[in-house]
Amino acid sequence: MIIEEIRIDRLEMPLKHPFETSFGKLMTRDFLIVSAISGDITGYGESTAFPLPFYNEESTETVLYILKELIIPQVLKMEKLEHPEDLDPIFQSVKGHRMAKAALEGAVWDLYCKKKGISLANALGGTKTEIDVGVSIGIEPTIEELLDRVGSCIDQGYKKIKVKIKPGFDVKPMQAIRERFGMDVPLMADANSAYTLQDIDLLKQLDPLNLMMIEQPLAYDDIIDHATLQKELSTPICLDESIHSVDDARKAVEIGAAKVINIKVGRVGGLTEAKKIHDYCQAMDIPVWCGGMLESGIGRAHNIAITSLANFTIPGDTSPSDRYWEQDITDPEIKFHKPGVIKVPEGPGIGYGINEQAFNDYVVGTETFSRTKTV
Ligand code: OSB
Ligand code: MG
Repeated sequence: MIIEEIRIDRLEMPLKHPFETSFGKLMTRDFLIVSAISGDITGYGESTAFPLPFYNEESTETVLYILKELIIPQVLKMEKLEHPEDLDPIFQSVKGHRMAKAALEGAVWDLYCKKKGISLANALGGTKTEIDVGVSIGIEPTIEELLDRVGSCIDQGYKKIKVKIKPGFDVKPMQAIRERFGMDVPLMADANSAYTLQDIDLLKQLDPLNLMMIEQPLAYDDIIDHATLQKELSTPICLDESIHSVDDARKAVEIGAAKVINIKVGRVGGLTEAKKIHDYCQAMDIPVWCGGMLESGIGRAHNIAITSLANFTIPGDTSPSDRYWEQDITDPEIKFHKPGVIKVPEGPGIGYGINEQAFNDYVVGTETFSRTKTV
């Protein structure tokens, strides 16, 4: 296939409810959609970077720079692109910047599948026809408000409840959830790298709470200290920020830094690498789940497709559209087909159409790049 045109739209979508983590509070999702166009078919990918580098090193502006200056010009020169993996030499030539690569690769995967008339889930080797879904709850102003949200998510049928923690809002709120809702709720905490090895005694206080896991307690770029911490904790450690590739996953597993891995398609550079991490973890008996970055329906559809692979045995942060938005940009929106469960779509590509009207309402800027000219 020949990609004739690549478009980048910048969108601003207001969140229904502010989302607070240990690294900051988000009210609006400001992100990019990449469209890869070949003939009358368009493939869509989403950049999961935030406007500022507070989760990882990338930002909306660095993604734009890498795509415009380095990746798109090379892709538009390709003579032949038979499979998304053919992008690999271009990606290898640029170090890091995985969210930029993933946004473009996602669009090419969707385009490739639509041309072939197969679903993205199928193309990736997915076997599940439906996926179990969890929810990620931000830091709330008070423990009472947090308990209300946890209660409402349990009532809606979410199969895993993840709660953000930070120093000063950690042991007490987690204990309060256990006291109110019991020890059987599938519950975990995500620290987004807010602690250090100095905090071992504090983190040990989470052990009696029977959490499924604690996600990324230590630095965003650490693997080694997590192994030290895991030796002291009975709660399994799950790595998010630290894992960028199947090699990172292997190193973490080999030294005992992670008993679970959160796979985010953007963070690891795209679906191809996400699948490699899945396959490695499956061979090593390490369960994985799909994380989220407050994606729109487009990014979410990619997440649903990868979650259809067999070793995604733990419910992911792949909540339906209405958990985030008054109006999502896919048609249909992403919905539960029964409480806590989303059906894997069977249609070509990501399996969701675009709600053009909603999409255009959120667009704040567009740039188009084509084989012959740059508009
Ligand atoms: O660490 O998993 C995270 C959101 C923004 C940045 C980082 C994270 C998150 C979430 C929300 O936990 C996941 C979602 O519901 O999309
Ligand atoms: Mg996380």
